[in-house]
Amino acid sequence: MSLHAPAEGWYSKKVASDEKWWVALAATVCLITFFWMVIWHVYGKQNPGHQTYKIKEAEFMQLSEAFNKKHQIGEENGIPVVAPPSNGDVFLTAQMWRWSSIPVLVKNEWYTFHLSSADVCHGFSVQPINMNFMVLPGYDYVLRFKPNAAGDYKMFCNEFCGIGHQTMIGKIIVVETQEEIQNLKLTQPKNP
Ligand SMILES: [Cu+2]
Repeated sequence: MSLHAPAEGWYSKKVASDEKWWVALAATVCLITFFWMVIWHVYGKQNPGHQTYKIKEAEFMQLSEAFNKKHQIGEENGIPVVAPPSNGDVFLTAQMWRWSSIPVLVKNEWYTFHLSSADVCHGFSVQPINMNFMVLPGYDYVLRFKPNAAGDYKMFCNEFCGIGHQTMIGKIIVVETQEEIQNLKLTQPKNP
């Protein structure tokens, strides 16, 4: 209900020609951006080539733990530092409120990341390059990528996942060459 009733017959009144032009312009912009979205999805270089598979949480955790065991080269604050082979798989589990490992990658080598969550929905945000992906329990999010600049990158969780969400900060180390991995100063894991 409005305060004042519109004038009689307003609906059948003719639309002014300048208003028609605005409507036509708005519709054209909508159509261009709609098709641009489709074109950009195919040709835009920012789109990651990813695949997703269903997997049981426990099964993924097993893969992730086995991966850590096989490739661990050190430890940082209790988190295993792992050096996967180039062109190999990297299993990374997000869990309230930690990432399962600190991967050490070599610049210009390809890696296949498998991301999954052990509990709730998390976000995989690599900074400062600003790559953002969702990490869901029950799904293996496969992401192939090649780091093109050496340095330390932060992995933030960008989906609110509970009281410790803001502390869920991990790390990816990218080194220039394979030989540099041996020279990294790392704490050795305590033998169980
Ligand atoms: Cu979170």
